Amino acid sequence: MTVPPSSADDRTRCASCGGPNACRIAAAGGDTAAGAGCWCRATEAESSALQRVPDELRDRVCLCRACLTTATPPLPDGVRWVLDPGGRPTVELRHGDRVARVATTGAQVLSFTVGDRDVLWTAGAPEYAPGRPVRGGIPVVFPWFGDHRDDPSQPAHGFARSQHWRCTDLGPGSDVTLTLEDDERTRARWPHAFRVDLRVALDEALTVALRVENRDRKPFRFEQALHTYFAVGNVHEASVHGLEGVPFVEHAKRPEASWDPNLPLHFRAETDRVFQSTPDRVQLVAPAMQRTVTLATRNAHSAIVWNPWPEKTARLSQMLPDDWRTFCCIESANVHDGALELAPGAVHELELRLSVADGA
Ligand code: TA6
Repeated sequence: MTVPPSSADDRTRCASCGGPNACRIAAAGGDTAAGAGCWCRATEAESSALQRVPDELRDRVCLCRACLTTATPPLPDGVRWVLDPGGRPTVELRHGDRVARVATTGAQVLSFTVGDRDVLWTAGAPEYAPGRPVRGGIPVVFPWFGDHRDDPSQPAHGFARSQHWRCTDLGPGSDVTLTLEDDERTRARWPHAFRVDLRVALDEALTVALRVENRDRKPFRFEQALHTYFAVGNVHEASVHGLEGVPFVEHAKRPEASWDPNLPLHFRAETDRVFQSTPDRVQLVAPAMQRTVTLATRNAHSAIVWNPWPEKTARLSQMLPDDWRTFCCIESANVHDGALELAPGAVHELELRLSVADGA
């Protein structure tokens, strides 16, 4: 099971399986007169097949013959295909007053709203472009963290967040699995055979699981992070609890002059702290949002806490000058000395569960 076209106007691809579209109307660029009598208009589409076409795409793209005539299981309640603001295919999960949206580009969780408020943060000048991560939500960092150690031409934070991921499972509840496997392009950047699955499940909390499988004949070393951007309202009032006394390295160019590492972390200057041997529970207290977020993790032995402060914000894409005031990142990861070695055939899964409580 894969995904609708990579953009709202990609008529050359089937809006359900993403494969080549034999439709004459699609081939004629959507000109129904030129494609008059095309088979796709003659056949009553399987209603369940059309469910895979986001509402916004209905009657603008059609399905390939196989999908049009293949009865597909209906989508479970709480799952539907939509388009993000850039027209990119996105899965929407619903559970009560919770809604999460996951883009197929980069398997990026774009938002996680409780009631009408997003727990996650999005930059003030976001770009929803094909093959580009949006600044915000939960970008997936793989297979390296930060700049590539040897090759400055490689993308920071690896290539996974810029690739198109296939939808390999939808449901049975409000959950989706997106998958990325090696191909010649990834092997040109990172010479290993792998499969990565990102599973997002929504109930009262949001659970994100990042599963890495070594499909190579030799071991490989990799880094990973769920690079989560949190909306905090006012970063000066926010604090991070659970990392007191945990070993860390500060990477900020202009960090706070001095602070007590045995106290909860407050933001008083540029902060870019990489913690190792982290606990499996950390809390973000955001008084300005009247909200406390608990990050419960499995198999994440590193954590990065980041706020760029104004000087670095000015150098970052998609940011407005004052964006630094309203977010912080707490990233659930295995990076630097915490990088992982995976034997051939072995699998590793990092899991993050975000739960939200009112009050701070
Ligand atoms: O995780 C913190 C960090 O490495 C910062 O140093 C900053 O570079 C941030 O990631 C954002 O990176 P990006 O490539 O998404 O702009």
